[in-house]
Amino acid sequence: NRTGTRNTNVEQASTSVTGKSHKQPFVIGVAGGAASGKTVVCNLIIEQLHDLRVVLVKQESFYHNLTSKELSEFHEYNFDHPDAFNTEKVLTAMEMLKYGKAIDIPEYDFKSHKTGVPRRVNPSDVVILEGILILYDPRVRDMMDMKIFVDTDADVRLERRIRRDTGERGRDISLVLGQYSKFVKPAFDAFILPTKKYADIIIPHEGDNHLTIDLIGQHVQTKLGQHDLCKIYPNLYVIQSTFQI
Ligand code: UZR
Repeated sequence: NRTGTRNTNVEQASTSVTGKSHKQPFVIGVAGGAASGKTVVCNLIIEQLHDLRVVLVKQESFYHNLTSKELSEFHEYNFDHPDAFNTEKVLTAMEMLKYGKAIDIPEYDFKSHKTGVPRRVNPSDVVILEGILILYDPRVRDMMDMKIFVDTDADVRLERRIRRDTGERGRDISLVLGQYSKFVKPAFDAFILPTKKYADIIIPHEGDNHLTIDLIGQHVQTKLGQHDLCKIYPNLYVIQSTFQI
């Protein structure tokens, strides 16, 4: 089994060099309003880092389960509030990945408002954490090595959202507009936009972002490379001292 083999390799590599520590992943957080283009940015980063093992973890996978009453009145449920997410689970999942353990994370289904079949996520070189409020909780922010905010104008986000929710997510336009003015816009102003100040990099979605993506890729490669060097030096020291004796 290919997945299992990869997993074992990671764990072996992580303990054989230093004996106790292991290589921790480089964690990138990607936030921004709904339909701001976060997924596009994540995909460009993944493409840029094609020679590394990269996993994408979506905040939507950690939505709290809705009660049947909440489900039947889902248009009255605030999916854009920080309390809609189980942040403790996000923290646990990240701890596991950080310490080289595989985890099962479910995919979220926007049509049924439920999480579905879990997907096995293996420890990797890079973990991308993506979501509207992924920069909201300081404990989650502290786990990140790089924080990105995708900054897209409100009219563009609304247009994209109407297209996406009436298309892929099978919703009625009046419902989409109602949810937007009742929950999406107020939550953006109150909770999402204020997290922009924590970002190391702000990406204007409408534009050519290739230079930014390129720089992000170079930085990640450099940081992971530095980590490898730190791990190689103790070995070199051992070899040298053996020679001296
Ligand atoms: P992205 N959302 C839904 O519409 N239905 C759900 O079951 C769960 C979430 C919406 C959520 C938010 N708000 O604005 C958007 N509402 O998904 C975030 N209403 O999606 O990050 O993919 O743009």
